[in-house]
Amino acid sequence: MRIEVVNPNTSAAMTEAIGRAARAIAGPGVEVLATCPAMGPASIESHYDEALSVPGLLAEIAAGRADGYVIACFGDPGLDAARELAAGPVAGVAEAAMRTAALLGRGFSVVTTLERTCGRAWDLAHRYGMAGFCRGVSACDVPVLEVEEAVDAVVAACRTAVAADRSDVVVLGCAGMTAQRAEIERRVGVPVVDGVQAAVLQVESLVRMGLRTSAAGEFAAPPPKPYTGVLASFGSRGATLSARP
Ligand code: 2AL
Repeated sequence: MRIEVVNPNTSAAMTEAIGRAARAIAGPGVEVLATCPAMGPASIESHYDEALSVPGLLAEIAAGRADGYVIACFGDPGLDAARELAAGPVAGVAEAAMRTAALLGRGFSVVTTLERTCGRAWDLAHRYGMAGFCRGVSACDVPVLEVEEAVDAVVAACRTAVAADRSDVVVLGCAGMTAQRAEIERRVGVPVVDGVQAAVLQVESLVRMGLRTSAAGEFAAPPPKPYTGVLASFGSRGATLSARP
C-alpha cells in the first residue's frame, strides 16, 4: 500500500518533517510518499493562502500515485475537492485529529499557530460535528515556518489552554508541530494528538478495509468541462482520474 501525504504549502523542510512523522507511524508494508505542490504559498496562515494552496494540492492528488491520501495542513484545504478527485480515501489532519481526540477524553483544546487561524479551526469543528468536544481554540502566536523550533511557546500555549478550557486532550493545530508531539505531551501532561499521524493511520485502515469515498452522491467525480487561463490543465481531470464505484 502507498499513502501520499501532501503538505499543501511549498516548504521542503516542513514536508520532510511531515514525511518522517508519517513513516514513523505507518504500519508494515505501507510506503509513505511525502510531497508538496509545485506552486502555491510557502506557508498557509490566512484564507488567501489556503484558497491559493488548493490548485497545487489537487494537482498532486490528481497524479494518482497512491492508494490513499492525507492533506497535511490543519485548515484541511481542498478536502472535499480531493475526495471528488481521488480514487482512494482522503483524510485531512484537522478532521482526523479532532475525531481521534474525541475518543480520548471529555473535551479537547486546539492549539494553533497565529490567532487569525482560530476561526477556521472553529469552523471545521462545527463542520465535522466536533464542536461539542471542542472546548476552545487558541494560538501560540508563532508563524507556521517557525513553529517546529518554538516548542516552549507551544507547550506554554497548551498548558494555558488546558487550564482555561478545562479540557483533557490537546489537538495540535499545525502540521509543523508533528515532530514535537511526544515532547509536548510529556510536558503538558494530557494526551496530545497530532493530525498527521492520526490521518495516516485512518487512511491506512480505510485502504486495508477496502473502503473509499462514496461516489454515489456529492463526492462523485466532478463533471468534466473546459477550464481557462492558468487553470486550463485542470479542466477534464474529474472524469479521467476518479474510478470509484
Ligand atoms: C498550517 C499547517 O498545518 N500548515 C500550514 O502551512 N499552516 N496550519 C496553521 N494553523 O497555520
